[in-house]
Amino acid sequence: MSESKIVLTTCTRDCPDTCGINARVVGGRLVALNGVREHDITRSFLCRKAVDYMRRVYSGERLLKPVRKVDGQWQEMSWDEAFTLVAALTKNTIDEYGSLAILHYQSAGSIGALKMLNKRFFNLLGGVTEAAGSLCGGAAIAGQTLDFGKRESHDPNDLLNSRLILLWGRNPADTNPHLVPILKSAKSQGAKIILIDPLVTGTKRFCDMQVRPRPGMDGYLALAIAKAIIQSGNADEGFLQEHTDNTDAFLEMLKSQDMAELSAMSGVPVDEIEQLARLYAGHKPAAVVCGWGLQRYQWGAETFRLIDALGAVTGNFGVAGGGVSHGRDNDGLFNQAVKGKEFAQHSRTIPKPLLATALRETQDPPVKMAFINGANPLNQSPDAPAVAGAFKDLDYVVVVEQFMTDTAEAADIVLPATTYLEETDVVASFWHGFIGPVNPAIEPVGEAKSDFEIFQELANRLGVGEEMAGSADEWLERILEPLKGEGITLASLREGHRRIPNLPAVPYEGGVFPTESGRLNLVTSFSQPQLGSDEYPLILLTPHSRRWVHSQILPHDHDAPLEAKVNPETAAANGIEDGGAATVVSEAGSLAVVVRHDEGVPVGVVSIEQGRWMKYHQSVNQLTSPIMSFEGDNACYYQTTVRLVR
Ligand SMILES: Nc1nc2c(c(=O)[nH]1)N[C@H]1C(S)=C(S)[C@@H](COP(=O)(O)OP(=O)(O)OC[C@H]3O[C@@H](n4cnc5c(=O)[nH]c(N)nc54)[C@H](O)[C@@H]3O)O[C@H]1N2
Ligand SMILES: Nc1nc2c(c(=O)[nH]1)N[C@H]1C(S)=C(S)[C@@H](COP(=O)(O)OP(=O)(O)OC[C@H]3O[C@@H](n4cnc5c(=O)[nH]c(N)nc54)[C@H](O)[C@@H]3O)O[C@H]1N2
Ligand SMILES: [Mo]
Repeated sequence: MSESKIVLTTCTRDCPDTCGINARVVGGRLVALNGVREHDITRSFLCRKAVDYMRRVYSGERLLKPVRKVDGQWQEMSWDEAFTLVAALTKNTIDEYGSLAILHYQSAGSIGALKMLNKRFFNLLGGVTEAAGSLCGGAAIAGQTLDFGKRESHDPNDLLNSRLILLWGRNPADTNPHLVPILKSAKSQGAKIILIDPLVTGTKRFCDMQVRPRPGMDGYLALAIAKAIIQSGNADEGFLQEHTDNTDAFLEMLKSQDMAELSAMSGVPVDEIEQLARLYAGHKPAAVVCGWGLQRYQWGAETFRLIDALGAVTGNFGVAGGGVSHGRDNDGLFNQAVKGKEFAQHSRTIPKPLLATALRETQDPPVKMAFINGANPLNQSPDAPAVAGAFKDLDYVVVVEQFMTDTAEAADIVLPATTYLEETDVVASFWHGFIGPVNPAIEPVGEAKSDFEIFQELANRLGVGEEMAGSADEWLERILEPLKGEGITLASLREGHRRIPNLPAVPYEGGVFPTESGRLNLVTSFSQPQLGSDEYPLILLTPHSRRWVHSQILPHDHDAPLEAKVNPETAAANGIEDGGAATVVSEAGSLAVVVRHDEGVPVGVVSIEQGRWMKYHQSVNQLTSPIMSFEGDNACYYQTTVRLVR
């Protein structure tokens, strides 16, 4: 009989849940992934895409060997050849143009802590151009940092203390499945759950009520709710006076707004606004849990600030069951010193949301070579075709990947990467307070190597190996240093998942914020135009799919056609039947789709799941506009407007 074992590990994919996993391995091969029972968030349950991950690990499409492009054809090479070649190209680029001519683009393919060391490698080269800003939650983080000094969130299980929960622009049924049982428990204890989302999603099923603002117009809704609470005399005056700055200016702003106008701008009727205000102010403690969807607009940070203000108006900060929670800084828990900033003589950043323009316009030196790992910017960036165009002008592109993605396809050299089931690491969640071990369950598939091994060997070849030397465990010990005082060590993590003991379940205790004054910094102005124009009258929403993470879709899963969901009224206005073919046209490009009539999509909105591949002509980012938020350098995907053509 083949040897059978169970390896304790943790999912490192870009998802809030960061689940504890028992990987069952028989004869060196994965046979099942199960949720860890003792993990207070995972509680035995894994989502479909986590269970299905084995399909990805053993897919026939996995990249198994280093390859290089010769006359447009992929040719395999040995690792020794690959390291020699990449090192030589790197050295040539630095010698000719300086290290800033190299772009490093890293995203969240794996959110493991060891991935910080990749940055060390580029600092050791003298400092490179780093793709910065955010395709994800940059606007939310910027807004909440302005208000609170530091963005902190309540522990997920603290929702069990809430009498009312507002889920604002978040779709946990699809994107944060372990929030669902917590919400259900809160509900069974009598808490009311209200969803604020223009689209009807799977999350609606367990909510008591849904409010559907016009996309991007939540700021007006938040203003209207605040105004109604104050008008009805239900505000927590004491909290506002003692714990907020700009209080008078904020109240003046509310006074100057007309309720009928706020209702018209937000698309929510006045009676619904008043009902929301009564419910939110009348059930204390009340929690707001915001997602990412509502901040993918230029004014995303301001929208968050207006929602934070609602928490202040009702005195819901620093109390169990309250708060305006979005997420937490997982990376910041670790020892940032390992990134080796001191080795960089230069530094420069270009914004991810405007990558194509930035690549074209950056001079002294221009970007000549790109390294990409844990990212698929030629698919996930807004206006992805423009990014693909800009990459064509680079001399060399090196991609470390598991699959031949849109980005890998555009590379000169592709190096095969391991999955987390083949790696050693540790990982912290950007939602809950647990840290987990990442233990290799199986040997690397094919000749795949981890980013750590790859950058370590490249460092050797480039004469900076000493500063990258050491085993993964040695580096992890250093990475975990700031948590030693809390009793979290590598050895303790190898035995199980640990919640960080001193991480408060309720932040901002006593209503004290880590701002200069100790008070919450209220926002004092907001004004946004409606989206849409005569040429492009419809708003394009591109939410995340339940079935996969971003573009991590297997090639054969593209067989079904790309669907665009639209309200029957919108479809009829454009003469398109249910199941009919159509083209979605935006300023950036066009895309062939099959139209599905769906009452859950508001009139004037087109909804297409993000993630499919450009090489199959199915990527929504062939349509999205490269717009960056006013605060937080975030991509504003949902601000794209389109028209539908039969
Ligand atoms: N299965 C799966 N899970 C994932 C991911 C994935 O790709 N697949 N990605 C992970 C990552 S990186 C992230 S950032 C999160 C994202 O997690 P979520 O924020 O939950 O997901 P989104 O799809 O970005 O948007 C959530 C909701 O916002 C709504 N929305 C859009 N515009 C507005 C608006 O103007 N106002 C309001 N109130 N709502 C609006 C959308 O209709 C959508 O239902 O999910 C994580 N989890
Ligand atoms: N239209 C539209 N576009 C969006 C969004 C949207 O709502 N609408 N959401 C945005 C959001 S929230 C985010 S976070 C971004 C995500 O953008 P990306 O992070 O670029 O998304 P992924 O497609 O997951 O690409 C990650 C890649 O890393 C690879 N990978 C996984 N693990 C490793 C590893 O350990 N090492 C290496 N080298 N590679 C690895 C995977 O195979 C995958 O191809 O996308 C954004 N794009
Ligand atoms: Mo994200």
